[in-house]
Formats: sequence, C-alpha cells, structure tokens
Amino acid sequence: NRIPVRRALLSVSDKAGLIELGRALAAHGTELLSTGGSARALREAGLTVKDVSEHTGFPEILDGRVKTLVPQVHGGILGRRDLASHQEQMAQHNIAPIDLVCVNLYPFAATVASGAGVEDCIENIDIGGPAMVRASAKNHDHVVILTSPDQYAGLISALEAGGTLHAERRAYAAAAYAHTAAYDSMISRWFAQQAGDLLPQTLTLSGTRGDLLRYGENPHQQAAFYRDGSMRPGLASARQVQGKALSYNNLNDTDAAFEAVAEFSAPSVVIVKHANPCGVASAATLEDAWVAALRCDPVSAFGGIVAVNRTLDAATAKRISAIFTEVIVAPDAEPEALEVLAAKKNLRLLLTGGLPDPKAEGLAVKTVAGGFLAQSRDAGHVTEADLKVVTKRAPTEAEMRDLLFAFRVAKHVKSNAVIYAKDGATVGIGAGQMSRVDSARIAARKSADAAEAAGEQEPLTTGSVAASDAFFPFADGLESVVAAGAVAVIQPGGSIRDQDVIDAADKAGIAMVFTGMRHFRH
Ligand code: 93A
Repeated sequence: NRIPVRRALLSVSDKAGLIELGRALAAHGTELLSTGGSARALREAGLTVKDVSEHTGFPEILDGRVKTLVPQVHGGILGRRDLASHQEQMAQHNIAPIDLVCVNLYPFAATVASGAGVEDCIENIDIGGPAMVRASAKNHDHVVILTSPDQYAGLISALEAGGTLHAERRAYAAAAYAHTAAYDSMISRWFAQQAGDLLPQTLTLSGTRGDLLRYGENPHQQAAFYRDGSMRPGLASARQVQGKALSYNNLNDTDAAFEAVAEFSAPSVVIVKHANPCGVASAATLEDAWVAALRCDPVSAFGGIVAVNRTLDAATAKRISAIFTEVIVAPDAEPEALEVLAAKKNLRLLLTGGLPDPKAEGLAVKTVAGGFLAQSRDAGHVTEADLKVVTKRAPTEAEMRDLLFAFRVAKHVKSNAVIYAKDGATVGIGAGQMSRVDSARIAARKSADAAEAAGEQEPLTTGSVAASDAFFPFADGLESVVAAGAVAVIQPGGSIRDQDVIDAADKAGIAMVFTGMRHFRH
C-alpha cells in the first residue's frame, strides 16, 4: 500500500530538477520545508515554501554549518509512525513528521577538483546533509529519501499513483547509504593525500555506479562500472557519441588502449585486442600512424579497439572504419570524422575531452580471495637520460628513438612482454607468456606472418629494435631476438647473469641499453 507525502524537506546543492519536484509535491498538497538557497530557488519559481528555521524556531547559525541539525528536523524524520510512544513524544516536543527528504550533498569532489584551497575543501564537507540522508534511510518504513535528481521522475510517478510503496522507499534507502558511503570515502582519500599517504589505512572501494553492464567478462557474470568521482580524463570522462552499448570487455580494452596511447606525444594510434596492444605507432599524422599500427598484426586488429591521442580527423576515421572495429576512443573528433563514422551504426565512438596523464599518481587495485591488493599505479617513464649503454656498440639516434618507443609500449603489454619496433611502429608484439623466450618467438613468428600476408620479402623484424619488460634471465632470450633480426635491445638489466647476456649481445654485434626500471604488468 502506498503512503502519501504530507511534509517534505528539500535541501540540495545541485538544484537540477528541484523546481519540477517542488511543483509536483505542491500539486499533491505537500507542505514544503527548505534551507537557504534551495528555498530561494523554489520561491523564485512561485512556490510556497517554509524556511526550516521558521519551522523549527531555530535560526541557521555558524555560517550555515548548523541548518538542519536540530531535533525538530531529526525527530520529524526518525520518529516511528507505528509506535504510540514516539507519537506522544513528538507531540510533547512539538515535532511534526517529515515524510520525504530530498538532499544532495555539498560538492566536495568538484571543490577539490577545482584546485580550491584546504579551507574551502573543508567547508565543503557536508555534515547536516548526510545526517538527514542516513536518518531518513533508516526510517524508510515511513520516509522517502531522494539523493539524486535521477530519482525525481520516478517519485513524481509514485505521487500520481497515490504515494510510495515500501519496496520503493527501501530502494531509495539503499541508494542513500551508497551515496553517503561514497562521499565519506572520498573525503578520507583526500585526507590521506593531504598527509602524503597514497595508501590510506583503510580503503573503501566505492564510487558511483554508472549503468549496469549487460554482463561481465562472460555472459554468466554480472558487471558494472564504478566511477570514483575523480573524473580523470579517460573512461570516466568519456561521452559515447554512437554505437551499441559498451560491454565489460569493451571498457577494459578501451582503457588499456587509451592509457597506452597517452604515453606518446607525436600523433599516435594503439590497437588493442584482449587487453593487449596488437599494433602501436607514432607518425607525422594520425593517418600514417594508423597505417603503420595496422601493419604490425592486421589479423588480430580485426574487431579491435582503437585509441588515438589527437582529435580524430576524417581521413583517419575513413581508414579505421574500413575494417571491423569495436570501439574508437579519442580526445575529440572533427565534424567530418563524425560524419564518416555515423555510417557505421554499431561502431562505438567515445570522446573523452582529454588524455590521461601517464605520470599521474593513483591507486591500482586488484581483487584477491578475501580482499584486494593496492599499489601506486605504474607512472614510471624512462627517458634517454636514464639509459645505460652496456654493449661495445651504442645505439644510433634512430635506434635510440625506437628503443624508447618500444619500451614504452612494453609497459602496456602483459608480461612476459617482448616488443619489436622500427621507425616509430611496433612490428611484432609477444604478450602474456610464462616464458620470455616464448614471447620473443611468438612476436617474431606473428611478424613473419604479417610480412608474408602483405607480400613483403623480409620479416618486419629484420633490422628492428627489441624491448623486454623485465630482464633476460639467460642469454637464450636475447639470442632469440637477435635471431628474429633485432639490431638493438632495451631491457631493465639486473639479472645475476647480465654479463652472459651482454656477452651474447656483443658477440652478435648489436647494441643494448639497460633502463634500471621494470614494467611488469599482470
Ligand atoms: O553545513 S551543513 O553541514 N549543516 C547543515 O545543518 C546542513 N543542512 C543541510 N550542511 C547542511 N545542508 C546541506 O546544505 C545540504 O546537504 C545541501 O547540500 C545544502 C543545501 O543548502 P542550500 O539550500 O542553502 O543551498
């Protein structure tokens, strides 16, 4: 059975939809109570509103820090309508029941994101709002709690049907506690950051759940995307311009592609399949980069995810859409590129408004049985100054450019990763093998296949450079990249058998540099 809303308290920072909600409530005879700014907005729209301070007989004090933190409000929310003792006490203290509370909280995250000072951030920690949200949710047997403008339309329909159902109020309560939990977790993360502590003592994995995904990695799994509120450029800031709904695997692969492409400053393209790049290239134009990236492994690129690090132009869009592509992600797109892609109805296009900062701090979290592992994200960024030439021959300038490029790609390939590159493009990628030698061989074999398919005489790896995400434990791994045609190698170094590996490199006459930094990725 439905229960009506006789008295409602509206106190919102985000005023979206407030007037429509106020109108619908008023039309159903609900008395409206409201705080400062919310009351003003409702009155300006011609609605009759009672200030909370008038209702309680207690003024807003301490610059608004105490607005609703009074027994008249909390008693009105928390009193049980089904207990005579509660009803008597409420009457005795002149407390009127409040049947609906609509609150969204001070914009703490937006204030932090705007670069505001500490004092401003602290002032934007909402106290009265969460108290009312939690109180109303506790008493959901009798009280409706709205915490997001998305919920207003549903509530208005319920009012039209004569009031809210218990199941509806319980669903609002669940959303309410999720809202306050996410809010407090955000604040605790901020305090930890202020103290220079990247790993807080407790870590609550909370965020706002976006749309539920159709299913998880497989159809028998459930899935959702939780945004942590940071709006870091990337998936969280992406706007889907066209195409089918995004799946779990789409999001996972798109993230991998976009994080990788953001590593490069020249126009670049990354093609990802199953969370691993299968083609990466930097060139003078995006179109050239696409052609070079596709050449690496055109078979795997079919049905792939494509990320670019520049505004997508029409020529590149035309090239990409010539093969079956699941997702394209770009910071932005030219109107002509949008026109080209519009013809491919199923193709998902995401525009993010910016690129993620590969050097940004952050937490990377992985679940394990009974908990999760957290680590600072791999923001490592090797430059030429970090490299140590360990062979008799030093790399040429062109080799040096390709070595750094290949090592940056290796950071985004699952371990064990071996990458062959030439002229700013990958020509062979070996990923996710349990043995480094296998990764080296698989990459070379795939590259030979690609060359054959393209009718080229030589394997693409001939005269290439090779990168390894971790050191070669024995000389055999190095020998296999030499056998594939690599003439220069980049790797972290640090094996007890480094000297064997260096000797093998000198014997083959190739150049080798050590980075001193490993890029495992599991
Ligand atoms: O400063 S508070 O923590 N103290 C309060 O008593 C209080 N009551 C409501 N913040 C409080 N609020 C918050 O004010 C609400 O959560 C909402 O975000 C905001 C609405 O203020 P206004 O109606 O003046 O725009």
